[in-house]
Amino acid sequence: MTKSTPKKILFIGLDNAGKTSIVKCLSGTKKLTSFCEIKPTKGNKIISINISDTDFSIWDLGGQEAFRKEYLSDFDDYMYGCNKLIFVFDIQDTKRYELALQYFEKIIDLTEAEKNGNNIELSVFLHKFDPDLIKNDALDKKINSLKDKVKEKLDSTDFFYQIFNTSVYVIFSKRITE
Ligand SMILES: Nc1nc2c(ncn2[C@@H]2O[C@H](COP(=O)(O)OP(=O)(O)O)[C@@H](O)[C@H]2O)c(=O)[nH]1
Ligand SMILES: [Mg+2]
Repeated sequence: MTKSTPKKILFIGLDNAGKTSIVKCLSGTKKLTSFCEIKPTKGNKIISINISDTDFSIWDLGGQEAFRKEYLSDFDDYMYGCNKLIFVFDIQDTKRYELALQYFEKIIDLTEAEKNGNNIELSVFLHKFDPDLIKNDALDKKINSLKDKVKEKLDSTDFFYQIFNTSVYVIFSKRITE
C-alpha cells in the first residue's frame, strides 16, 4: 500500500496567540505546566503527527513581526500543498485585536489569490477561551465585534470555514461515545 501524502495544516496568528501550545496539545502533550515553558517560535516549525491513521504535517508559523512580513511576501511557498489553514486569535489580548485582524485579512486575501483551485478549509480559533475566563459585558462586546469582523471577511470569500472557541486549559470535557 502506498503511503498517502500527509495533510498539510498551517497555523497562523500573531506571536503569543497560543499556536505552539495548540500544536503541542494536538501532538499529545498532556502536562499542563509545559505550556508555561514555551519560548516564542523562531521562524516556522514543522511537526509530523498521526491522528486516527491520517498523517498530518503541521506548520507552526512563528508570529513575530519579522516573520509575519516574510510569510506575507512568500506566501505562495507556504500555501503549496496546503489543505487547511487555522488562524488563531488571542481573545484575551484585546489591545492587539486590530493588529491581529489586519494580519488575518492579509492572510485571507493571499490565500484566495494563491489557492490555485486547491480545496482549502479554513478554521478560526478564538483562543484562550479558558473555562475560568472572567467575562464581562465589555469583553463580551469586544469578542463579538471581533467575531463579526472575522465573519464579514470570510463571507466575502467562497471558503468553507468554521469558527471555534478554544483553550488549552480545558479541565473537563465530555463527548458522547459511539
Ligand atoms: N490563558 C491561556 N493561555 C494560553 C493558552 N494557550 C497558550 N497560552 C499561553 O500563551 C502564551 C503564548 O503561547 P504560545 O503557544 O507560545 O503562542 P504562539 O506564539 O502563538 O506560538 C504562553 O504563555 C502560553 O502558556 C490558553 O488556552 N489559555
Ligand atoms: Mg509559537
